[in-house]
Amino acid sequence: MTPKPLDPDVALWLWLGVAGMVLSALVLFPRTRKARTPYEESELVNQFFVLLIASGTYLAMALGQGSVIAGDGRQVQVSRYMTWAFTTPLLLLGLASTALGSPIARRKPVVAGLIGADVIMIVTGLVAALSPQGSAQKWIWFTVSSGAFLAVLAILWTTLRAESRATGDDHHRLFLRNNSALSVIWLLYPLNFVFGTEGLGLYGQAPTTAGYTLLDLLSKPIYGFFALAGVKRLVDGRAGGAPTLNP
Ligand code: RET
Repeated sequence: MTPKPLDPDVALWLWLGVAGMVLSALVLFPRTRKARTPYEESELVNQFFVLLIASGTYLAMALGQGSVIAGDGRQVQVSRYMTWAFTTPLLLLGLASTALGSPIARRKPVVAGLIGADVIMIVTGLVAALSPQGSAQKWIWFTVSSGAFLAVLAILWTTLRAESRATGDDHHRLFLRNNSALSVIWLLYPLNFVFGTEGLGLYGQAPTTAGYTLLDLLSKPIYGFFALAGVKRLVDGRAGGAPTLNP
């Protein structure tokens, strides 16, 4: 991965991303050692790995690595899509275990379908990003990726919402809260794609990078700490009822 020179504004946003991800991973790590139930532990470890993976790929991007120059001369951050291919399944697994309880035993095919649709969304989104500016191919792949995204939202809002009700009132309430936050944040990603350099090009590379960095900080550390606060309250409320972990 030969480093490519970065515009100073782009580099600044990428270094802000590195700082946000690394600091939040450092804050979260000690908490993973204090989990009280298997469910709390799986949510903490899941979220920690989301931050760790994002720290690595933001570092690569800030060092000028992990991008390719598309045929039309645009610099496309391929490593951003590679991070998403790992972090979005982890975020969805966290939400699925709030719906189904942990370990996820019931509805394994539904969870597999959820993750499968998500990976298709990211891979076809990358193909759209790499397709030439203004080409029909770009918008065909964008439509395919958006279709996969709709499948993800449909599974979350129908099957998993119903399952969360069956798991228990506390899981149902937490699922609705976390799912609403996640869905709203995720809907903003395709907007940055459409208006930024990967889509219509209404704004340049620095604002596009700023948009994705802010969204990544929202969807990983900020959503993560928000979701984990709910998990902590749920486990506090169940004290004595659920299986516990040995130190
Ligand atoms: C793309 C462009 C093509 C159409 C759609 C997209 C959706 C991307 C999403 C990304 C979410 C990323 C997150 C990362 C956190 O680690 C690929 C931008 C629908 C929803 C949450």
